[in-house]
Amino acid sequence: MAVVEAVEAMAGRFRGCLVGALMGDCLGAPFEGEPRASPSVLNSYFRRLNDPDLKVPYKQYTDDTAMMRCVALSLIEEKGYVAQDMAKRFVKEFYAEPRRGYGSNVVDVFAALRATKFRDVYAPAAMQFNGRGSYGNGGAMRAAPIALFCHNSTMQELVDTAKDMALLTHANRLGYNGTVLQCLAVHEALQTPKNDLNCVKFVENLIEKMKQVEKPGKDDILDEGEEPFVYVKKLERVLGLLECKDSVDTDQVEEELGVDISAHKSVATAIYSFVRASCPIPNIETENEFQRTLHYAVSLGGDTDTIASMAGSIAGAYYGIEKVPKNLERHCEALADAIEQADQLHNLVKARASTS
Ligand code: F2R
Ligand code: MG
Ligand code: MG
Repeated sequence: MAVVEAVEAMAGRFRGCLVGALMGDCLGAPFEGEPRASPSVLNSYFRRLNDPDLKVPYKQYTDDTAMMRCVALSLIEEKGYVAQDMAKRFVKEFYAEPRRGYGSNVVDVFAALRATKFRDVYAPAAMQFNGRGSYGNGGAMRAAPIALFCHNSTMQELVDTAKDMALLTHANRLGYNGTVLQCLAVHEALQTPKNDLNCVKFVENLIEKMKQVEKPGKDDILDEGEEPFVYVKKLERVLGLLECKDSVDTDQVEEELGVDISAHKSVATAIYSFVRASCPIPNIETENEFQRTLHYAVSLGGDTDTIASMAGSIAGAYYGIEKVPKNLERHCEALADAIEQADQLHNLVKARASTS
């Protein structure tokens, strides 16, 4: 019974997670690939959006949310991970709305899946980049619903599900291990009691888990000279940056963690955005930690929609929907869908908890 009650209490954090992901994508998208926005531009951007009288069109979501919605809906309808169903949803979604800003190579996977009638749903991704697979952050950017669905699962189930979901499009070790790390970060945020965030401990816990995940297995293909513990090393850099506190500037984050569309140069950056923004940051006006996470992630430049979306899902899972500014969320396309999907995932997890 205690397990059911504990899950019951998580409803606001499930909502926070999917709404946070959506907001990072919608609010970060206008800056993706643009020169890094100045502190004054970003402060006035967030100030303006927070004005309750502001009436402007929705900020549209991009591929990040389009694919995350497929992951969530597939888990909900199938009550678990079913590779064929998820792959079909990705393809249907892409051909219905191809102009959501997809990665330039992942679209070949969708075409091949369709052309081969989904015979082997993992084959097209495995053939990307001459058989090396994609290391883009497209697996990680859509991973949050897996962490919610696996809230009460074993770590192995969570890791295996995240990896299999990533493999539908991202067969490179860096691509699927980045997905696993993003999933573990959301899961860790959900498990961390509110008002009890110890940033160093949060990152150290992820390091311990990634040491297991990145230990090369028999199926892992490493290029000659490739470093096997890429994410462990990135997370150790996050710890180093945390020690330097406010002396860390955006150039240093870009240099040490990266801000681009590859998973190994964006997932740790999103995690750093979450932990760094738990305390005030020079030049960022807001006192709301959730908003500060999105603002800081966008301020780093580069792949702003995706880094803000991943950071937003971690922050939302920790702070919960109560911390999400209502004036900001209302600017995001399909907000009601994110809330509904979060509730449906929460109901699924609750139902499983009551029968186990
Ligand atoms: N595509 C974009 N942004 C650019 C255009 C947006 C513009 N505003 C618009 O509206 O059109 N963003 C989205 O893409 C990222 C996720 O990409 P995903 O799903 O991982 O795609 P893909 O194609 O698999 O990988 C992306 C690129 O990474 C490089 N790459 C990956 N693996 C590689 C490998 N093994 N060797 C060499 N290069 C590799 C390639 O350049 C891929 O094209 C998110 O940012 C999302 O928001
Ligand atoms: Mg995008
Ligand atoms: Mg992006």
